[in-house]
Amino acid sequence: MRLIIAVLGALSACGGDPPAAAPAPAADSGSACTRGFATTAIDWALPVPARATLDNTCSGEGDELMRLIDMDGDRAPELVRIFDCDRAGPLGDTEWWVHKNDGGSFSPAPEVWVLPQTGQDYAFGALRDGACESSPDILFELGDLDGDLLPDLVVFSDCTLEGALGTSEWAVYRNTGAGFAADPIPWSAPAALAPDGWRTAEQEQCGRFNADLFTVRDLDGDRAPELIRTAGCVGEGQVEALGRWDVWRNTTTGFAAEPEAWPLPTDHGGDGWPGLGGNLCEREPDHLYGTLDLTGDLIPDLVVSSSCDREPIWDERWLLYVGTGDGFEPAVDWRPPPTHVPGAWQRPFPTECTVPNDRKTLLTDLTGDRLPDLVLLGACLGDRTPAAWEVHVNQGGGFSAEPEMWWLPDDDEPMTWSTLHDPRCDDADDTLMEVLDLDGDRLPDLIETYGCDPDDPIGRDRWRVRLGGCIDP
Ligand SMILES: [Ca+2]
Ligand SMILES: [Ca+2]
Ligand SMILES: [Ca+2]
Ligand SMILES: [Ca+2]
Repeated sequence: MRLIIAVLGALSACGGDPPAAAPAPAADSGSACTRGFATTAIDWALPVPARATLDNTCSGEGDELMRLIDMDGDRAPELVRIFDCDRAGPLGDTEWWVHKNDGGSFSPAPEVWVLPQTGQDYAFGALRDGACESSPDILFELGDLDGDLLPDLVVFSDCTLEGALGTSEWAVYRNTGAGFAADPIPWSAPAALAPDGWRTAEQEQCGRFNADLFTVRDLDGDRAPELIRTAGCVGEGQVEALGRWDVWRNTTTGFAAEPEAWPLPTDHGGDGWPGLGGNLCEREPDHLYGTLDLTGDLIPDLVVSSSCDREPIWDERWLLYVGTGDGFEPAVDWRPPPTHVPGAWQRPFPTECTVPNDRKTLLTDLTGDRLPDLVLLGACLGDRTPAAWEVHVNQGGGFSAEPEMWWLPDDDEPMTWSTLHDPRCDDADDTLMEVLDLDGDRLPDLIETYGCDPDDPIGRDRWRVRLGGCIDP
């Protein structure tokens, strides 16, 4: 998982309050109200035209890159202006401009966040840089490395490999809640794990550069991500399962000097646990699993949803290895709810549609209690727009047997609501949308961010938002 994903994970099960906070009982009960997206949309005023909130790129004169990121730790994302595509001023060179989120709009005037100076023009004119292309150059990513919920600028390398930075250290410019520190924390990172130098916080494939597979993720519930070697590499594309993970704990000022051998289950390993999981069935034997907090204590668990053989048993039985902060407990059964869609619950981790008549499902918290719910989003490659999402609420020991129906706005476009964001205009009637928590109450909201008709005000001076929550009259 990339650092930036952890920052933007408004739908992530791992976001939210400090560890001591208990799940909110009102959101837990399921009977207090009918939940969903409000049937009436409200206008959310924009200080500047903002076309979309994800994956925007420079496409014309006067463009800016901007993203929704919670910069001050209150869970409500700010509108952050990162780069002036014309490179005509300080934006993206020495400054970011942050329009604060007050829960109902963005501030008309931005806060100026002064960027650290690295000797390179426009060094932080993006949210990450993963390739050494110029001299000088830096490799960096925005993400919360010290666990205070404030995303930091994490520089992995200065591309020279001549000093500690990029070999045995990262440079972390802490987010103070109102800007970035001018001077970095020298963040110890094990040189042995990146023999050709550090470039990234995540190596997903063998052969991209000379290193084993690694990632960062908090494994012990203090929100500060550990550095984890999940598998070895014995050649390009050739993964070697280790039978353990090697975990360098996060001390909030660096990674521990020595790794701990993190024991992994051996009773249902497929060919091992070579990463944090996902919807892959590439090897034989294999299994589908995820590393996520299913139990609501902030400590990620291992969840096996299928053995890749499409046996229907996995619609009725998952395996849950509860995380302890030092490893995983023996498996217990975790029952997904009954479903009228055969095979629906075998692939609940984020995925792209690959086969016709597949169903897009998702494990994510829709009710605001940090417990991921099991959501049937709709048909993958069909021609039907679902009228509702079917949400099986995580009640702490299992999912509700009956789904809550999250009714969706009428739309004649097929597929519109089968995804959490629509980034592309197909015709003038189209409207780009996102689902994420915009007002910071943990409940995801449905946002229309851009009308594809040039005369549409949406995306020019306002967004249209259907807030998530109780929709009882
Ligand atoms: Ca905020
Ligand atoms: Ca931080
Ligand atoms: Ca940790
Ligand atoms: Ca919300």
